[in-house]
Amino acid sequence: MRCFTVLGPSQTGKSTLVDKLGSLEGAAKKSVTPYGLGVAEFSFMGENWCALDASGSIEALAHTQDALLASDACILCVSPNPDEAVLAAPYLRVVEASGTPCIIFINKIDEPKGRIRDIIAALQDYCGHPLVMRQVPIREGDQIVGVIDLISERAWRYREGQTSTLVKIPEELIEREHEARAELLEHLSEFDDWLLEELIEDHEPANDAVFSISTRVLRENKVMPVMVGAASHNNGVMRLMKALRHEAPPVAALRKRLAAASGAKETALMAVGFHAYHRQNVGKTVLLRALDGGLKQGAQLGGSGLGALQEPGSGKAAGSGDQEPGQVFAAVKSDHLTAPSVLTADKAVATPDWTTAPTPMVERVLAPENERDETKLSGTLAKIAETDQGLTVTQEEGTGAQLVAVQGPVHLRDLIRTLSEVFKIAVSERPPSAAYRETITKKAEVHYRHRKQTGGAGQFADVKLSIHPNGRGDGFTFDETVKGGAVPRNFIPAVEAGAREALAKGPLGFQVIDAGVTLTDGQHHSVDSNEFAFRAAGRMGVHQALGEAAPVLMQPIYRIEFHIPSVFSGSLVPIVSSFKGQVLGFDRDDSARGWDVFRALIPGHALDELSHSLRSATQGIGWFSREFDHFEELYGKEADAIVRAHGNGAE
Ligand SMILES: Nc1nc2c(ncn2[C@@H]2O[C@H](COP(=O)(O)OP(=O)(O)O)[C@@H](O)[C@H]2O)c(=O)[nH]1
Ligand SMILES: [Mg+2]
Repeated sequence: MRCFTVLGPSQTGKSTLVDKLGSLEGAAKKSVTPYGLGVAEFSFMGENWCALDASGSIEALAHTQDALLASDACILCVSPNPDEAVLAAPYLRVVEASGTPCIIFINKIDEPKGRIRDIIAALQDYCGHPLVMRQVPIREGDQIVGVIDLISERAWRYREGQTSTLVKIPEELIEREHEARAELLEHLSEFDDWLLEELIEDHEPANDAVFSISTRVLRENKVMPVMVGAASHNNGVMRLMKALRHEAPPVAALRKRLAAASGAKETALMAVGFHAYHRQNVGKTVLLRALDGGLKQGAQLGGSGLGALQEPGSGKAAGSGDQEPGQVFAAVKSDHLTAPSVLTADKAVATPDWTTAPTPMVERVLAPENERDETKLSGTLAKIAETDQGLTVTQEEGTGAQLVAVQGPVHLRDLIRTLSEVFKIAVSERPPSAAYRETITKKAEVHYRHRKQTGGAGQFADVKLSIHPNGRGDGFTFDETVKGGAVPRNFIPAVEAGAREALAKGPLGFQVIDAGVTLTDGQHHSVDSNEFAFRAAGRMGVHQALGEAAPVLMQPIYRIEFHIPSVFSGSLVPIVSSFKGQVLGFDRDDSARGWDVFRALIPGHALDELSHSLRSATQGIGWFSREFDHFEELYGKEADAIVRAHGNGAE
């Protein structure tokens, strides 16, 4: 079985295209997973095919990437509008990172928005591979009515809803065709010495030879051919499918790629897990692609026996005979498997680096509506995270509540729905509270006496303490300058322990950082003094001293790394300033053409809104990763409001 992914921005006609490709020879078997991955199994000219229809939501990019893990080739479906080329940038990025051979399909050319060359040029800004036009359009007025294939030099006229008819190349296009073909040959000759010589000697290479060169060049992932069509009118669909049939590499090439990325022995690789999800009453389903024949129920895969295998398109049990290499299955009751995964019989080996999910930008605290569901919720989130790489689960500082990081609002909504519908846990969500701290700004000295008479034995401890601000990042320090055993040695650690307890919650209601405590003097009593008493004295003494040492609120500042197509770079400075951030600088992104990396420091409380602002300023494409950098003082009304809301002022 051969397998390809159709990916690209939303509304470019991917699902329509998969539909039409799948029904060239009768009906496909189709299904859609809860994460929105469409799977269509069909046959074409005597071969079995599986098309993966990836979601066009940028929040589902991790799933789209994973589909490439199972794909011999991919089709990047794009709009005919040059202004929308930037929307394809994230997809070009993952395709190039993955090394998957790719054909670009400019769809909807029944509604042309510009010249094909302009679209290609606009896409080329985001693509390191040369984009090579494989067809020139035949126009009548402002309508595209057919295409000329530049390799076979044959012309086709579109017929509504049917396969095109072969026609003569229109006179007036002959020159244009020659020009475009020369350009195609020039691109190909960069990767073929024979062709290069032919061109230098002014020979016209035979079509067969050009065809096999272009096949090899696509299989070796040197160029991206560009084809055009209108999926909903069935125009260009047969051409595209034939190109895939001739030019997409066999599954053995995928196996080789994966072996190179994981360092595993090629022949040991048996399958990839490229998608997983949970369904009510069924449990976990993992979509697998066999890299070899012989995958069947009970066979050893990834260290354990395989559960039942189904056809993913129809959900029917897969036949029990020997399976063909490259076949796609849905595995149920194989809980040891996950996705993305690259599997030998014994284990899961390393998945390629490019399968790492985009950093989730939005953080939310989830709480069960019913308190009894607390443990169930944490277990379930861990389970879901196994099938959803775009999700990370941690715990909120302070409260210990479940803190999820998700790709965006749609992802969050889907997660909450899955929790409720599949796992029967109703949850509410709220933004996490930023992790505030406080520190002191001046020295203070106190004398504190802890004395209690309770029945027989009393308690007595007397301490003199001084407290002072430490340098930023120096944390808590404790010293003593006690002379003559005024506080006996063995009680000094108790004073320190008490001081630490006091710092856990300062006068404003937050943890106190960067403060130093010195025990200078004190008194003890031979009968009534003990560790407990000195600990209490340390705690109460420091508590009192903090109040006199001018405490100030500290807010967390994060180092943010934005990833955005360069065209949007100009919009970032105003965004950073609007959140009182500080721009650190920006560079070209060496790993993706047409992208910039932009660094800034941003206060923690702004990160939630920052993700909205970034998405709306970059047509949904930009993302950022965060890393805690330091704490910074915050004064005035803003600080007062935070203390009222989250600190000691809170009700
Ligand atoms: N005019 C035109 N519309 C198309 C074409 N292909 C798809 N569409 C329409 O574009 C819309 C989005 O298509 P869909 O396949 O759902 O896009 P997806 O989001 O990429 O899967 C639908 O209304 C389709 O009918 C096409 O070639 N020409
Ligand atoms: Mg779709």
